[in-house]
Amino acid sequence: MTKTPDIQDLADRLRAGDRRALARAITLVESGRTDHRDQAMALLEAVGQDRQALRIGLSGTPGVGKSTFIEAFGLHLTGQGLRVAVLAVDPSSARTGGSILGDKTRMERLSRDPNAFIRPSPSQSQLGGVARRTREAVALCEAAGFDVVLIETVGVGQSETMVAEMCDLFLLLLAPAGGDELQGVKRGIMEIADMILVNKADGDLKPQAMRTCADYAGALRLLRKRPQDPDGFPKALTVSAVEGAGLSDAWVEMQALTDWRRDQGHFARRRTEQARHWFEEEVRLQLLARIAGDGALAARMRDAEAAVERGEMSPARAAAAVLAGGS
Ligand SMILES: Nc1nc2c(ncn2[C@@H]2O[C@H](COP(=O)(O)OP(=O)(O)O)[C@@H](O)[C@H]2O)c(=O)[nH]1
Ligand SMILES: [Mg+2]
Repeated sequence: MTKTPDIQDLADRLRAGDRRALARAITLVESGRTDHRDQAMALLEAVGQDRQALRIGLSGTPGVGKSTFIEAFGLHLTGQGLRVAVLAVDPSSARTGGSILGDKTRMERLSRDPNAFIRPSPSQSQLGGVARRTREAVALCEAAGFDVVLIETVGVGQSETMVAEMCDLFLLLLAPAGGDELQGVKRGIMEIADMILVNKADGDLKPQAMRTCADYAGALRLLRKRPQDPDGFPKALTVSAVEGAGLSDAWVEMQALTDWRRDQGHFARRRTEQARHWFEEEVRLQLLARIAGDGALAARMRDAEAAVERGEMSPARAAAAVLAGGS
């Protein structure tokens, strides 16, 4: 792979912490153009993988307070001298018009903080593309020297699982609710959450938030015991993004969990598993892209698809026929 001087220059500036270089680099990895893809891969190699941030995924339904939480939590972290990058994953943003961008007002102070970097979610519909773009943006933020990368996602489709698959910690943000609403959280999400934060524990909502928190703490204890969770985890805590309450405690718990996992080897093992997962995913994506880019193959693909739709071939037989070169 040949590195153009431009790419090397961009990599150098990015590693020096230049936020404009980082923004440009992310634009490059987001591009769908083939020549840009080559440059993006060269850039990722040029910036290296020697720097590591704590990657934190944050999920929760719209209105639960994700943006408000990220602003407050992000400022809490920069207040401790940490550099914080915020990325967003919103596969629905093509339809709804963007998530973080519309929320810029709620992150006004964080976006002006020189130790923070906020990247809005571009509109993109295909989850495979979103995953690649986000993963590569995370790698660029790490190379730029950020200590913490926060990835916000709305609970659309598979986006939560996808984000969890690229994070060290996955947080689920909830709002105070009646006890019977426990069912409203997808079981799969309860299984991947490393910590539950019940937001809006302030004013009139505080008692309800405490009850919700206790309910979830109980549910988490019943639901699972994973090797990567030390005694007492997963935890459910209350926070108030508006008042800033509980943020410090939540950060202390996140660090305790992370330190324990590092000591026990879970942290590194998880990253290795994730790298393998994304390698397999990339093989899948690049194979499909190769088929789509090859006229004869693409035609066979369409024929096979039509045969499957008419019920003339099983999906497995049709796929084998496409790849074997038959028809
Ligand atoms: N009372 C209270 N309201 C909050 C808190 N955090 C967020 N909100 C409010 O909840 C609404 C949705 O917040 P937002 O951050 O946009 O939620 P998002 O859709 O998950 O990003 C806004 O009106 C916020 O002011 C909190 O800690 N306490
Ligand atoms: Mg939001």
